[in-house]
Amino acid sequence: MSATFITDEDVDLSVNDKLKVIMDSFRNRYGRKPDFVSRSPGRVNLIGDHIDYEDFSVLPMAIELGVLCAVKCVDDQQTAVIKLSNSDSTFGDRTVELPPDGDLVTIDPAVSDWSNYFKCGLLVAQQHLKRLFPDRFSTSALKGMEVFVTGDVPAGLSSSAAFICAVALAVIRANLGRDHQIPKQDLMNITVVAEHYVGVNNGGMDQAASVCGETDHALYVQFRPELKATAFMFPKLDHSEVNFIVANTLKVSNKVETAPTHYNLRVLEVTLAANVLAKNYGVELPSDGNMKKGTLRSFMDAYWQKFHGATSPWEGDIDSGITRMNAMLGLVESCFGDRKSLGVVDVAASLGCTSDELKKDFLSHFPVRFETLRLYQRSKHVYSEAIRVLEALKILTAKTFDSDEAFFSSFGALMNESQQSCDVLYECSCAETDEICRIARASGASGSRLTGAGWGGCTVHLVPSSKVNDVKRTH
Ligand code: NG1
Ligand code: MG
Repeated sequence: MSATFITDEDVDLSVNDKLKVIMDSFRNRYGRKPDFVSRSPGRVNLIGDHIDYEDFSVLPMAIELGVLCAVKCVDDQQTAVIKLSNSDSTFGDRTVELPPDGDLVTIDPAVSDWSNYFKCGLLVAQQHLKRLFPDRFSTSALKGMEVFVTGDVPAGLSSSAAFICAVALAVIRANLGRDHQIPKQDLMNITVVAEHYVGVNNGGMDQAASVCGETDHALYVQFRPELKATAFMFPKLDHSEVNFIVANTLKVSNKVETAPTHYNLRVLEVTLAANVLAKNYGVELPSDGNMKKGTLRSFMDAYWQKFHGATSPWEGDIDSGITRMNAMLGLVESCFGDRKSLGVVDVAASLGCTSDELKKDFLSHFPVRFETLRLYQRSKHVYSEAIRVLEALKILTAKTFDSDEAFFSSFGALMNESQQSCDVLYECSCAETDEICRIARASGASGSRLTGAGWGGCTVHLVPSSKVNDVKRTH
């Protein structure tokens, strides 16, 4: 499962129900046939939540559910526009006017509308086209399009990333034609930042999984030294398949609306933690032109270089990564251990700046609202979760296991520890998630956890084949 095109030349429409439905819907809406359909899948994250934006590797998996965009390119209009329709009637028809003369599409993050997500995909595709063909796209508008969107990704399995990736793919195809194939690496590179334009300071896990996911594989996504996605097949066990069951809490957490007190606040807390650690241990954080001004990963690398002289990244040597992360947990303990909850004044004092400077440097880029900052808990979660991802990768790539049980109990334990950390340290679980995990474990799941941002959304459970029915029944 990954971002792809489907056209009626490629597949037998009569055997693909979803495709047939969207082709018919398109025809009903626009009175003609689309030129092509783009598709990108949702994802479930197996382990490694809230660490992608700190540049630590994660282990998601693309799912079969996805978003489809049927598209007709339109040249015959005075002003280029894009018409949008959605199979879900709560998302009404929209018309997006394309700026003339090759100006960039603008997005107002204060507006909460589904067309804003479309514009995110549109904008990153336009930036890509301008970089690739400056002569052609710096002065002329993008092609007009008629678009019909449909999807079956539930909230929490990254419908937004699936939509944005399908849109970016469609816009590039509409403007460059079918002979130009954008490499997956490029599509991943441009889509990972797309949601920043709606005001969410997110990492790139979801888009990477949507673009590069492969059937029956987990995807190991690294953000340093550069963005890279590697697919790993699940191990072949003696008696059981490796099953992941996804269960929806049905508790909806609106990412954009809750961002100031949830997602963006967590990003802020870990950013501040990285800066306080750097100040405390006399380490210079590299300035990479990133508004985030330092991550726990960049602190770790800078610290290691200063005190251990290691310049090479540890990627590829998992154990040395784990050693470094464990050392970071020790530093977190000594730096924040007795200061668990801080105010702006405390953090400013730790950074040696005024509260106003702190506000200007860190609080003004993305909307945030808070009473206290919990740098200890948040940074402890990030480093320990980053270790769990590497431990999970070790298990996934082990050639043999003493028994099936050895696989399930070790991978499952990491998932359970991750849930515990998300709940207690990162405070991104919720009562519904805790309850589903408790029931699933009692019915035979080896590991149960929230998946994605949390505060509701979906849960994921590792289950041996012999227990699949029991776990499904209790849901
Ligand atoms: P959700 O809200 O589940 O799509 C978000 C971020 C990810 C990652 C996870 C937490 C977006 C699009 N995705 O996922 O980058 O940070 O939370 O691990 O915001
Ligand atoms: Mg999302």
